Amino acid sequence: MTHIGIRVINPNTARAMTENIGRCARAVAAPSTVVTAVNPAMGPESIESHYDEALAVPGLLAEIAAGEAAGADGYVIACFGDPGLDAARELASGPVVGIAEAAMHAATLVGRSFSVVTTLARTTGRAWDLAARYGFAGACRGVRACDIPVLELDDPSSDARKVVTALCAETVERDGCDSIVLGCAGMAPFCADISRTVGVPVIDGVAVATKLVESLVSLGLRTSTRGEFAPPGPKRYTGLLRDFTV
Ligand code: 5HY
Repeated sequence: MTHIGIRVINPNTARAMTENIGRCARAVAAPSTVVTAVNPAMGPESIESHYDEALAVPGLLAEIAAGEAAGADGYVIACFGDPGLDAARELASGPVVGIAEAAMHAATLVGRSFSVVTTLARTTGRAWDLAARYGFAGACRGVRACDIPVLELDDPSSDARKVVTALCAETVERDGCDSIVLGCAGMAPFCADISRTVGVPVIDGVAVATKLVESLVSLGLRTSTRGEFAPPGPKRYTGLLRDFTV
């Protein structure tokens, strides 16, 4: 049985978070799938602003390039902003799926509407942008912030899990949505608990994206290189980015 190698990339530099993300991806991957969970050595420790997101992309692309050198079959971008998704698709020979994109697709397969529960209020605009970009603006009933910083989510001394669970339950009542989409990779470990509490499907994009990449690879499907996702043309990059020359 041929194995499928999936590189799950946490675009921030928080190693503990990468370990959690890797555990959640492996928990759903098929026995013949090898999940390699990585994060860049450079970039923001968490992604909570447009500035963070912009500066996370070079590190993400360096991990895609490393995956290409290592023969990865596919990639998951494990950050709810789906940072660098289009650029990653130009670089990767296998399929690349972002966790926001994956979760929103799954949500519309299990109901008519969904709401997103995310971290800081300042990231809600990005979630609405992605819902519109992926064609789900009509299905998205709300984007709610728990105002817990990303790195506090896996701090065992914080009551993040309780706060996020309560907000998910409140959101279901308030928005009347058919499902909840978790708006941060750091919430992936909470998914099973929250599902038991809120009584509607709770969708973790890390798990869904892992299964989607696995399915696409097993179907022999990869990004079309005919148009905008063709590999980037040869070009010189200078200064800090000189190593990105293609
Ligand atoms: C994430 N930030 O999934 C996003 C969540 C957010 O570092 N990993 C991060 O708040 O946008």
